Amino acid sequence: MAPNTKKNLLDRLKDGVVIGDGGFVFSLEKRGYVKAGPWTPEAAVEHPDAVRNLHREFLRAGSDVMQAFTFYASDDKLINRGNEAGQLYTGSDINEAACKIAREVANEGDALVAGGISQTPTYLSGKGKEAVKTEFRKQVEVFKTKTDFLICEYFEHIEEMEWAIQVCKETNLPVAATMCIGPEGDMHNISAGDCAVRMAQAGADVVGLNCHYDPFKMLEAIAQMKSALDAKGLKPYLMTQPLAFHTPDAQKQGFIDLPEFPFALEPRVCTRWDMQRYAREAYDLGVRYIGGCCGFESYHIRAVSEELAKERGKLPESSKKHDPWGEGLRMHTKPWVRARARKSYWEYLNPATGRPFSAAYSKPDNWGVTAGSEELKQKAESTTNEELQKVFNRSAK
Ligand code: CBH
Ligand code: ZN
Repeated sequence: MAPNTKKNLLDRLKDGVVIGDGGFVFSLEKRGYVKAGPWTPEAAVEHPDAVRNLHREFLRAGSDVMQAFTFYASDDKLINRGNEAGQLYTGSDINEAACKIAREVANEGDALVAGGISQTPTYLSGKGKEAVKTEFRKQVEVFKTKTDFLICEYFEHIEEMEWAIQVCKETNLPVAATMCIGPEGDMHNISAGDCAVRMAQAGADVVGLNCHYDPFKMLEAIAQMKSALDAKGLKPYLMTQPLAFHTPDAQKQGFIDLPEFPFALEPRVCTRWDMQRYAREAYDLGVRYIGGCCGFESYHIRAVSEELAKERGKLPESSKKHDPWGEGLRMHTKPWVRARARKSYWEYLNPATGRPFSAAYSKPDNWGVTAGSEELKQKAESTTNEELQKVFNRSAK
């Protein structure tokens, strides 16, 4: 289907629910195509098949949006702290390649393509509005002819988010804006409600949250955003793209602050049944763009699609290999597994972790550094051993 014959984002949101995709950097890191640390998306150039395949999985699971793999593809991030990606490619090289792949897969179905921008080292280093906007503009320049709408995602400071929205509003594309904050608000102590109001006032058509918290903690913050928006008579669509990790113990910095981030989060992974509950609760709260972020795999998105099948009037392709509430288990050879072929078995199951010494909660690091702090200043040179030793010592205390 040619891009311009597809129904646009805002019409889809007006008429129903839009299902987003899941986590790209986390998923591709596990498969060996992304490096944890910089988390930059040069795989769009280096391993287009891996990126294409992941898009395809989400499409089959019911995603209505192919988010081009452009996360952190700003020139300043690609060279930050010795990252070699920036020696090899410009942000534009990566963004062009990512848009091409996303469009290709989107056209295998009825999906839209989104281009995303996110927080920059330039902002964290305190270089100011114009320098930050210059980074965004280079990315949006590519997206404006190659995508159907724009997403400003993963901002932890509302001030930088406003600058991102302003740059996106220089195009005619719809703009979705999600911050990676929770019920405690942004890093400069602006409440979630005030952040929502400011995003809407800056011109975002869709407002919400992504990453940093599990679906249920995220919905608490969304409820705050909704009341603040209602109080001001603002009516943007609401959007959620949470983690697929349980984070009841996360504080202001979300999962980044948990000691298990990013290499030992597995015991916290949400089940598909958790995701059905998430989809229902989000929908009932009025969220109409429902997707996922880090840890969200295609089976999680399929669960969202299945929970909302009635509202959407359809099931996704990958549900051909998945019966509602596990009813396919009736074909299992063992009778006790056949006994699990029902909703009442899975819906309230409390899964064991299999880790006898595992605590339910961890203690977040809580260093309290935010934009403006000396320690958050970024640079192109690699982190030195002395600098590392300093943070090792501090973390040992
Ligand atoms: O990859 C994706 O799915 C993106 N749409 C969102 C990534 S959210 C943040 C990833 C980790 C950030 C960090 O540690 O700096
Ligand atoms: Zn994320």
